[in-house]
Amino acid sequence: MNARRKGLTLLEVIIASTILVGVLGIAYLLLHSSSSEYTNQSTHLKLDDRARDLLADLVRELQNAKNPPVQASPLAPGDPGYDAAAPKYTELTFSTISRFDYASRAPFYGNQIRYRWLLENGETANGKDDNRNGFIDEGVIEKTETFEGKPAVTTIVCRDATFKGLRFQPLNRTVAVTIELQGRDWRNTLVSRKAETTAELRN
Ligand SMILES: [Ca+2]
Ligand SMILES: [Ca+2]
Repeated sequence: MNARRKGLTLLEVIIASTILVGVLGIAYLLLHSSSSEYTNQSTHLKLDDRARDLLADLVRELQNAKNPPVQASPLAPGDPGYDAAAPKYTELTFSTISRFDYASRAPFYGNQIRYRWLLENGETANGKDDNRNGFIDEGVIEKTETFEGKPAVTTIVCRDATFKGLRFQPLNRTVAVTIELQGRDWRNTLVSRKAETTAELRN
């Protein structure tokens, strides 16, 4: 009678270890890949959220604005997005209702709001990262609000806008608005996200 085998041979241990290492390696890669994808999607979602929040504020204000708004800083030939047939602007000023005027029985447009895109401090439009923050020719979106002649209040409502970060395209009683923001994903790669909408001026 053959002696019953006990334990494992060295060869079997080596094969089993190799398979185990392989399985663990694949599991790690899958986990790392899905985690990286999640972080990547998270960067996109955050940029989308910020752009949409800003667009929602703008649409709400424009819906109460007096038509027509005043656009300024038109894109010039050579600027990204320039279209001679459909002029676009990086600055828009409009009046909004501050109160109801009982004497004239009409809304009183006492507020004035201006949105505009500006280069970030230390940046010039030259295709280089002059202020060394990782973004090239980035801009800010600035809002200036004047309430019935009181001193104007200016705030930066958004940073990390791209060079194409804010576009207004007024047409009849509507204004199409585009906002483009940028950020860094898990690989530290520059990504940008664009959101756009059209606001209807009701007044
Ligand atoms: Ca920069
Ligand atoms: Ca620059």
